[in-house]
Amino acid sequence: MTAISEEQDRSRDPYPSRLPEERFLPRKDKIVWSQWRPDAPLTAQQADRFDRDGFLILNDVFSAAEVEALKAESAALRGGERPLMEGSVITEPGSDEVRTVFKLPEQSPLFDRLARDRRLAGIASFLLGDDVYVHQSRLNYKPGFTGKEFYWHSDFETWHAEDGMPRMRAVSASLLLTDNDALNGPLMLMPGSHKHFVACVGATPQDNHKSSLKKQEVGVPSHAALARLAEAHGITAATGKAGTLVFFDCNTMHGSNGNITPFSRSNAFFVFNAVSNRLEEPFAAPKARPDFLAERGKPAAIEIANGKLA
Ligand code: 6CS
Ligand code: FE
Repeated sequence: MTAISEEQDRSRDPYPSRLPEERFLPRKDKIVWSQWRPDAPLTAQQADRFDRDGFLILNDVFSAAEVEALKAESAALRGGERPLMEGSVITEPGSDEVRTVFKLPEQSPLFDRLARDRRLAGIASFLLGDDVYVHQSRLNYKPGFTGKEFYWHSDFETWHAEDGMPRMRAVSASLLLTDNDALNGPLMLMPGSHKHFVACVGATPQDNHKSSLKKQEVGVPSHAALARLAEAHGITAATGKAGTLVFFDCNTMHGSNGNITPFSRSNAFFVFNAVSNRLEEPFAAPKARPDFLAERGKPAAIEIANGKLA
């Protein structure tokens, strides 16, 4: 008997995408991978809510001093007073305002400590039932007046197709660094959408990330599919004051509007992936994206720390 080659295995990909036709497919992976226990970093009710909605909003997780320190660090990374890694900065479409800075733990000791903190990595590790590492990290600034939208998408769709993330066993933690309200383009999520995989239309172009990080056009569902999901599940805005922490599943449909108010909206994102789910070759792209977007190889498990950031 011959072993099943990777290619044959891949023909049974449960999440095919970038196809000639759009398809709704059922999720084949768990959402909360740990059994709840009294020493878990979330209450049983919070874990159930994450399982049901595909996201969870946590208030008052950080002290005022910690929030101030994180805001100052975010401003310093953006302000140009610190040299940043080649390729880690993305500007807004049509202007040279900073839209995104990637690779936060690598460029900031404070953001490194934040990622390892029990309030982020500890919760992620509980939700994913495994040791975790940071798959991607970014500051999204969405400046006042010029900050453009992030169109509706499932992150997992991109990470599976373009980065080779095998299964839905990753979670994003988004820390609000400005107040996010109805006006300045908060994250919007469709509760319950994480239970469907929308296989998207269209082959992935060469170097798609060069345009998709400014404006994503491939790997997004059709208007009809988005309307169907929104009618079934509704849309929730993840609003809150600076310091609010939002966890969302890798397959929750989300996006955000542009920001024409004078008030910038910035959030720090850390994507945690289970160490058992590390990246393979892309499932639907000509070649893997650069490592500022996706940690490849065999990343070490985070050692979770318990302490104050400031
Ligand atoms: O490319 C990424 O990894 C992320 N950025 C966008 C615009 N869409 C997919 C994913 O969230
Ligand atoms: Fe996203």
